[in-house]
Amino acid sequence: MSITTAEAESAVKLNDVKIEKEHAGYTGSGYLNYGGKGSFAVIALAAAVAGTNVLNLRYANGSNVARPLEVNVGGVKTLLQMPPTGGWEKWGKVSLDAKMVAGTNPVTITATQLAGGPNLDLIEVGSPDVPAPATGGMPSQASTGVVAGTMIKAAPSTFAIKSGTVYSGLQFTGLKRWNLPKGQSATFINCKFNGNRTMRCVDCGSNEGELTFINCEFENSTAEAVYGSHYAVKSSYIHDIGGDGFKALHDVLIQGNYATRLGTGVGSHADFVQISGGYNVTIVGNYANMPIGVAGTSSNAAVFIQGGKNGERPSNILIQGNWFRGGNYTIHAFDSDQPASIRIVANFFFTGGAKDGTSARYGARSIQQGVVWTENHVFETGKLLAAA
Ligand SMILES: [Ca+2]
Repeated sequence: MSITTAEAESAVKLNDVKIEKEHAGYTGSGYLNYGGKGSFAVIALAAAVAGTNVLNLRYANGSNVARPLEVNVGGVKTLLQMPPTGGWEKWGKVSLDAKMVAGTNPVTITATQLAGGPNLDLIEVGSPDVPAPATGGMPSQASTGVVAGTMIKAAPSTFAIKSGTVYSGLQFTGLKRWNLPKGQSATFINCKFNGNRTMRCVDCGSNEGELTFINCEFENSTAEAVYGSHYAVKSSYIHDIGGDGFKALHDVLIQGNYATRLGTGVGSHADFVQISGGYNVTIVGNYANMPIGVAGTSSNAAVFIQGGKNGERPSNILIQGNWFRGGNYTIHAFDSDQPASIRIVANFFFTGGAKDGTSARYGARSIQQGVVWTENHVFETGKLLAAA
């Protein structure tokens, strides 16, 4: 959020409004003292970006009743009550969301009652910081998965994972169960994982080492693409998956991937990432393309976070800089162990028919109080999606 301020007394036009400095505590060179009903000021406000900005009006109302102001931004009028502040030298703030153009916006602020308005000191404009797309922009089928031209050969039937090895150009078929002890690691680059309709592509449910997958392709499972702990999947293409894209138990990084056609199994209810009591999970820069109603698929949420079967509480989860299309609620986040343990920051949600303007069936999010939700936007319009 970047904040710019405009002193009310710098108004470009005043009608039955006086500039005063009688009551202390104002900023700049004074404040506006409104006359009667219909008195108004036109103030030029600067917005850093187009779309929904937050306006904070600093004012004093020393009377014992509300003195409403109508704020007209680009023809959209909002009535603010401006309740008493406890004295003419006591200043308070009220806020509204306003759709603005980038640059200068003349805003007309009018007193709507005979007693007049409050004294108006200052207006802050809070503009969302539209996040820069992750490196390389929005992931797509073309920009993820096995790099074009890579020679791929079938992994030998005797394949056994060895610590300290980087594997590349291999095709794996059927469920792979890989669990390394702590301190060991293996990396797969430009490899294909075809689940062969036999459960998961990769199961590392008791892994304590580090498994890394870069520029891989996961497909054709009946359950998740990857399930488990201590794994990282980057720049990979995930598609035609029977259930969820990923189940993240703990210590998982999911970065820069493109996922589509999740939940191809009958009766599935697919999430791009599901976390049930998991922790230390980072989900950044992915594109989960999972609209509701695509034949042969069943989407539920891009990210679904809940408590574990034995009461485990999810914690330390970051969801940042992703692009999300679809779902019932695109993000469902509950049962965190403490406030701010789940952070949902600067993601883009595609437009569609939900009441908040997103492509989900019901809306962008259903989240527990205390989940950090900030700077999330509708992709096409830049509309800021409020926390609730
Ligand atoms: Ca002022």
